Amino acid sequence: MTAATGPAFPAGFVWGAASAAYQIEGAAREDGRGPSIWDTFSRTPGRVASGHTGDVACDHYHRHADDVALMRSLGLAAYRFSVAWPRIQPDGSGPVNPRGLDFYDRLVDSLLAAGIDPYVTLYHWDLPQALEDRGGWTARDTAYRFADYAAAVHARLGDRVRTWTTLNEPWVAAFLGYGSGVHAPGRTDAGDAFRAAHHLLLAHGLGARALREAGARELALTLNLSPAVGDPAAAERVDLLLNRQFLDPALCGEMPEDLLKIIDRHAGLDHLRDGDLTLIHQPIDLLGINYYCPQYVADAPGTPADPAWPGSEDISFVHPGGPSTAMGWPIDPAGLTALLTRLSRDYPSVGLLITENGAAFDDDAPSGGRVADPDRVAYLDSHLRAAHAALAEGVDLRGYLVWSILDNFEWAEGYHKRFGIVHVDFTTQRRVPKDSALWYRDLVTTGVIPGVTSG
Ligand code: PNW
Repeated sequence: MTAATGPAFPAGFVWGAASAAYQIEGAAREDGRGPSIWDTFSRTPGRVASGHTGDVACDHYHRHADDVALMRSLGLAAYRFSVAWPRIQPDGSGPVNPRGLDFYDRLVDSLLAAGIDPYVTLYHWDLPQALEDRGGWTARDTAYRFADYAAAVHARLGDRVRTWTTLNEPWVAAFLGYGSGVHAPGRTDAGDAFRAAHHLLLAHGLGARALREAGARELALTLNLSPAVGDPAAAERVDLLLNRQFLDPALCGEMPEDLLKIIDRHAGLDHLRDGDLTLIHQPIDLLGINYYCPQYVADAPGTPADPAWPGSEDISFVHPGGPSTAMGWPIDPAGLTALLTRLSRDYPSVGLLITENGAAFDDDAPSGGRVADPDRVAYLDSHLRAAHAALAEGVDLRGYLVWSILDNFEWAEGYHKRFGIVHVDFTTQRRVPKDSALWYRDLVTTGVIPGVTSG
């Protein structure tokens, strides 16, 4: 066996892992938690593969102490998790439920005791059902309710949590939730999807302002971002819909003219009010980047828009061939370098943090206490080399959080798709670190990508 030494990351580079409340917590009816749109959606037959729900998930709500110990054993410096809004405000507004806050209080304390920095995301898609019943993200009021909720969580955890992320992936929440209907709440109206996108941006702005006024030290927004690759006109339009729809308002206070025309065609412009761009454009410290793969597109006259992509008429989404993950997503680490250098050039005001990157593969069950997942190790290795290449070009990349710490509820795919670096047996709840977790432990403890072993 020979092990060559790989690229080294700078001191202070943040290494960690990520999760989200509905995907891991379970305890869906405990301690006063109200229902969310994901409870309703997953309990509706036909919505999620095999009828899976997040009712139990990884039972993290009861096992968080063991899970934190596991993270500590892997040497993680940071853990990104989300707070379940319906635990804090079971009806989406009004008085807070102290038992819901108690859980996150315990979690934060155990992370800090383990030397792990908590990175809180306030919204990772589990909208209280009561707010959906009043229009959900198509209603402007939901953005104001979000700011109240953000302030309530900060009031309890702000003395110990430094980094606050308002939203995770508003594109997915709006366009899969209200456009294609593949995610909760399962609505399918292009106009509603654009209205939801705007109100999510407004929620980010109002939430960021409330958090800053309450003294939050570091503010972030996490987006799913992908380079759009292919015929130039098609690529430019998909870049507008996916990336610039969120980046330009949040980081520049602008909405591209060509995008406004698309929005007007589908949703009208009545939901956009004077002053909204100013509210959305709050100073923030970090842009969280969730990167899985590029979007490959081609000119295809006559093609109707994909329901998740209103405005994408005459464009086809194509697979470039070559290797894919179990999600069918192409593996393209160079896309990450291209994305990071582009963001650094076009949006220089903000630090960059990779808040998700990782892959689902069809792992074997543990055998002899071990899970060999060489595909995941190769995926992580290549993407970290790609991130390092961007650092070498001067990009202000602050850290990397792998998706995900545990196998978990992968939304519409249920438990069939495993993204964890730790295997979870969903019958026994036993956790077994995969080879990728042990590889990652070596990386985070040395700051050097372990050499490719051969022989
Ligand atoms: C992200 N897409 O979801 C989420 O933040 C995670 O909760 C999720 O588990 C992870 O990525 C893996 O899927 C996405 O269709 C879901 O483009 C769908 C898309 C992108 C991201």
